[in-house]
Amino acid sequence: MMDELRAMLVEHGQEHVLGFWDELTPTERDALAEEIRQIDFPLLAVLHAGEHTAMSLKALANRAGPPPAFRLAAPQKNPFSVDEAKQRAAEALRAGQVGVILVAGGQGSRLGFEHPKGMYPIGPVSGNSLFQIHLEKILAASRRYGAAVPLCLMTSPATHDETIAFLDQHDRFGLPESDVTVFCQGTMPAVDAASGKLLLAEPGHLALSPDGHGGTLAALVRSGSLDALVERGIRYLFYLQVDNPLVDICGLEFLGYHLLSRSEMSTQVVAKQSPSDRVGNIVAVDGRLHVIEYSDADKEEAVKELLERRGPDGELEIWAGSIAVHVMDVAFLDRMAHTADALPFHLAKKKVSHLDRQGNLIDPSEPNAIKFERFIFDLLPEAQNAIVVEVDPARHFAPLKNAPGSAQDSPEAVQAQLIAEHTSWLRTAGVEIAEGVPVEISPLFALWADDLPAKIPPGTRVTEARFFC
Ligand code: UD2
Repeated sequence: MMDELRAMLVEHGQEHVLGFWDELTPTERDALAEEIRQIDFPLLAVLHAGEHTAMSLKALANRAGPPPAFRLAAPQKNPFSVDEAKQRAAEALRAGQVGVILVAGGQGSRLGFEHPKGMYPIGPVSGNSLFQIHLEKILAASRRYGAAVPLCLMTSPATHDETIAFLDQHDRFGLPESDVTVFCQGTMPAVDAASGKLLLAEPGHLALSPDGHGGTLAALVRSGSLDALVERGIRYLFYLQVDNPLVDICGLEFLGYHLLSRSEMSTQVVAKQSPSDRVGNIVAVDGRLHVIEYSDADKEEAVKELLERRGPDGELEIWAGSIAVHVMDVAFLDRMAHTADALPFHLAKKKVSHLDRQGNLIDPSEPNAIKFERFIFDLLPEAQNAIVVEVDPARHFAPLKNAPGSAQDSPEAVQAQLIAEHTSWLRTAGVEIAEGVPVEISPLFALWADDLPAKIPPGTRVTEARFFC
């Protein structure tokens, strides 16, 4: 076995990863051998050589324009009314055709939280975790429509065990066991930027990192979840990232537009405030939607120029910022999962600590390595009738990215936004809330604002922090 492994590594110029083989226990050797066997070496070489991009950023930027969209300011131009959309979405939910996919594989390093980000206690009054808020929304939707809304939750090796333990400890926040599938995404090895050589994180472990949320596609198939969804009759998947507690999960208007448009993949956007907003830029090229990531502006001048372009009214031409909320047809995902290279890899230069040949741990001060990731939004150009739906960022987008005290996307900012949204729901329902008093609504109390009037006794006044649950 060892000879075979070594021969394969020699063939690809990567035999240095066996440098500490003699010091490893049999179990450690098995683990390292397994990591090596998972690697597609020819692909890695092509990726490192930069020969694996679908369309160059420059070509994309030069041909990109703003996408057609369901815009907030001009609802009369939408092909369908809000009522039609809501009705159609409710039908699909009632028929048990809707599931949810929640991606929670990121390590949340910017947040400086030692656990999976989904465990972060974000509820401004309740202290409830991101996971609890998301799962209770799913439970509420399922109760309201009298049909299961199965959840597929994607973790990564860094978040998997703790996520499972947390969900078990809390009985999946009320969701039946048969409606929750947790599966782990794949990994990709990091390579030395200059030489393309694999890096060792430890004597018996390669430096591996999650393969991006595009890894969802392969992981859905590998875990058997995609087949299980098909078998259960699930036809549409609502996709969200764990870090945004304001996502309107299974929101009827968005889901309804997706269904009525016969779109295979739909995406929510907000109108960008500045060219450098940290969102994906949705553009149209030859009638297809593409996403240009905010970080690509640093890699390609043509992208930077494109994102800075303004129309005569001063509005950004590339205005639509993806907040990573999508609806996807299960049949589309199934087709893409069986299409070779459906998702390109993106390369990112990062600092990756590793062992040198002598076994010293090198902690680089500058980016030294390349990581490879796939992004789920790269499915958009492949989707038939893909649509873009604008939402109000104040009501739908509160991403938790950075540590307390940070200038933006901090826990304080997210909590302030949750309080503002729930205050507005309650005041509309006639509740009097003293200025500056924080309120929070459990999704099990009211999933949507129009649930409130029936629940709130007339004359309700709130003078101290209150969690409506
Ligand atoms: C992401 C989007 C950006 C915008 C923004 C909104 C990308 C590349 N960019 O930016 O366009 O929509 O979010 O908040 O996604 N994740 C995994 N596995 C991975 C990597 C990420 O599950 O291998 C999850 C992670 O847990 C998180 C989400 O994907 O929930 C986004 O990851 P991020 O926070 O690194 O992305 P960000 O903020 O750069």
